[in-house]
Amino acid sequence: MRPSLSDYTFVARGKVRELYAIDDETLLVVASDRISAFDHVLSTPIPDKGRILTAMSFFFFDALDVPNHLAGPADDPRIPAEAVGRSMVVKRLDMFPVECVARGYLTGSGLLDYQDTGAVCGIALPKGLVESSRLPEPIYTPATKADIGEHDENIDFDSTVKLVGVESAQALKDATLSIYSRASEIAEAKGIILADTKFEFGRGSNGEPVLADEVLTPDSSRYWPKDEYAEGRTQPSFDKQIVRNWLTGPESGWDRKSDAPPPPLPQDVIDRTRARYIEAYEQISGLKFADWI
Ligand code: Q0Z
Repeated sequence: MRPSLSDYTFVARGKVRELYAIDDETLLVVASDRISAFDHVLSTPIPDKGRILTAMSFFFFDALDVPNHLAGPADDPRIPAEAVGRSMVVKRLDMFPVECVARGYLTGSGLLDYQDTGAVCGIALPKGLVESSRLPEPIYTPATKADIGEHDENIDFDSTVKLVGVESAQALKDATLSIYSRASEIAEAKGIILADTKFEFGRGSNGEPVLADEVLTPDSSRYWPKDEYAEGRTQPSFDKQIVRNWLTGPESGWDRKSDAPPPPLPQDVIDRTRARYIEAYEQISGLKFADWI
């Protein structure tokens, strides 16, 4: 008999996920169908988004040859019935207090920092780069986790040394760039650019980084369709572009610069966005979402 979610102790809530304690050593990460856009969590869920992103995390944990926090399979009997397919049973780890970001392209906070200073996280970049430029080589751009509602703050490598020590700081950087490189190859081979991604690591028994959290989902990564890529402009997002276009278009009646929450999404935007998440999963993994548990 599967347990109920209410059998477990609630630990934390993120924008779109929840964390529960199964026991002292084990956590349950539950992905919801909530979606965020323009820094708002929308009132309209995208059906199956939590299952699709969980399937993507399991695909990459399996594809990557690195230690990870998984403590059971996707159909682990400890997963409550109402959360099957959108949950991971994981080892509770002592987490490194660093958001480990790898970037192969210049966008988001990386672009803003470059335009301000010519550098990102203390890494000087060539002059003349523009929005979405491919970087000469992928860079490690760590950040500190901000309080809820705040944005993570980019920091330089030396700041991470002060947080975790030089040995762990170097190990986090090496693991981040190595995993980004492998994941980029997997995406690239399927016609998708992995522009950047964020990892979180816990401490393994010998202090080595263990890949934790969700991995290489569209919520932790920027995926761009390769055939639409062009330097010098913002790229269409593989997953969220339909939502963004509707919210900023005339139909929604919403002013992004107002304090007002975004309005509910119409059914066709919900349906097309769900199809887009499934397309991203199937294109990247080569698996059918219909075969997911
Ligand atoms: C993950 C998060 C949230 C989902 C803590 N294996 C682990 N051991 C210890 N802590 C974590 C993990 Cl994954 C951990 N987060 C981020 C927050 C829902 C994930 F509310 N925080």
